[in-house]
Amino acid sequence: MILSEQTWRWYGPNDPVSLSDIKQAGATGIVTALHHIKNGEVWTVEEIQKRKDIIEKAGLKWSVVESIPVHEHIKTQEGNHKEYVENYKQSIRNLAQCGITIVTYNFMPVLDWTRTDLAYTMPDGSKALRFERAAFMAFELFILKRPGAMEEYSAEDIAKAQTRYDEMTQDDKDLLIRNMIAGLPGAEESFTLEEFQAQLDRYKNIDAETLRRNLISFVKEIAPVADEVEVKLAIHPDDPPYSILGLPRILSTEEDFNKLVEAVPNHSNGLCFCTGSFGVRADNDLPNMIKRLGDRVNFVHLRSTQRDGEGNFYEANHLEGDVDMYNVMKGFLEIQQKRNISIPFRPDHGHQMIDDLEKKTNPGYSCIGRLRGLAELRGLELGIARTLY
Ligand code: DNO
Repeated sequence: MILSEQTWRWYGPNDPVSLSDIKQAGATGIVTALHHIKNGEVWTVEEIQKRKDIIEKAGLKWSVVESIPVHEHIKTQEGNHKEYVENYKQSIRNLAQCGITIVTYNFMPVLDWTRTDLAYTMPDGSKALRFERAAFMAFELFILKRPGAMEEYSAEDIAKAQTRYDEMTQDDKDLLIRNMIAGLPGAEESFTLEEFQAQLDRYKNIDAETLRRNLISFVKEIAPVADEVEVKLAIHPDDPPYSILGLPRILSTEEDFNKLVEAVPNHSNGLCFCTGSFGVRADNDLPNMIKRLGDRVNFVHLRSTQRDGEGNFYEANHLEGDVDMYNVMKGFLEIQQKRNISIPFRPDHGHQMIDDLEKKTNPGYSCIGRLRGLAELRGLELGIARTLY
């Protein structure tokens, strides 16, 4: 019986959650990145090895890279993009040389994941991340004042956004701006409002098809290198899984991922199956998706969201919300038996709870909420595995 590898995201030596905490949570693998290296530059063997040594000294293993960021110029094919792609290849080679063989990345323009509220109080007193559509529209229409945005919304939506905007204090507005654009952990950039609009403007002439072409040409470059050095790539889906702020998004559904595989069938070309990101769309059938895409799933993020039918969602406890975690886990176990390998998963995000409510932690990445998530998920996995195998 093959069980999955239990991993945990660690932001490096400055993460308030220590390697020793992670060990006590029971994870064996670390998911991390060299956040101090500038986007587009090579991760040298020396820097990789340094981080690896720290992890191994704590008795853990560096299992997955999340992420080597894809430079914005690669997404738009401007400036020095060719050089950045060469650097990316070199980083893959260097990681392989150090024995690190799974690399996560995403191709979301400008922003990585996006939430309007990082401390939404749940009925039990813990705090969750939330995406509130009215607040998002208020930001876009009345704070950022994105040119062209008014034409993209109905009169009813604009009225909702106006009401939401009018009820905000200056502090509420400042907080919303920070949440939206100052960069959530993992996002490598942060901007002022003006810089942010300038970044959006770079995509004026880039529609979804162009962005998809650029993704395909990037993966066509890096996948042969990854094949050669036996590194597996894992593209992370869009979060939320649809276009926002007039930006194209091209990895929100099964069909999107299939298009990438059809264009680049290389063995290394794979997916980070993130249930929290895909799960925001009711038309993403997660239990069947994980089975159908199983041969290409190289890494898994397990997390649930709760939608309300109005475009809002919050992050639920790992076994609650809209994600059918039981059947996802069952599918996940099946693909591992079929492929005869153990695939890493990590409990993605967690509520801020208990002693963490008083601590300063990375939003979504406090210790105790993820510890709860991991404990629930490993119990679910073992329970299913014992009944089936
Ligand atoms: C959010 C994360 C993302 C993810 C990147 C992968 O919590 O899942 O920031 O790391 O999109 O490149």
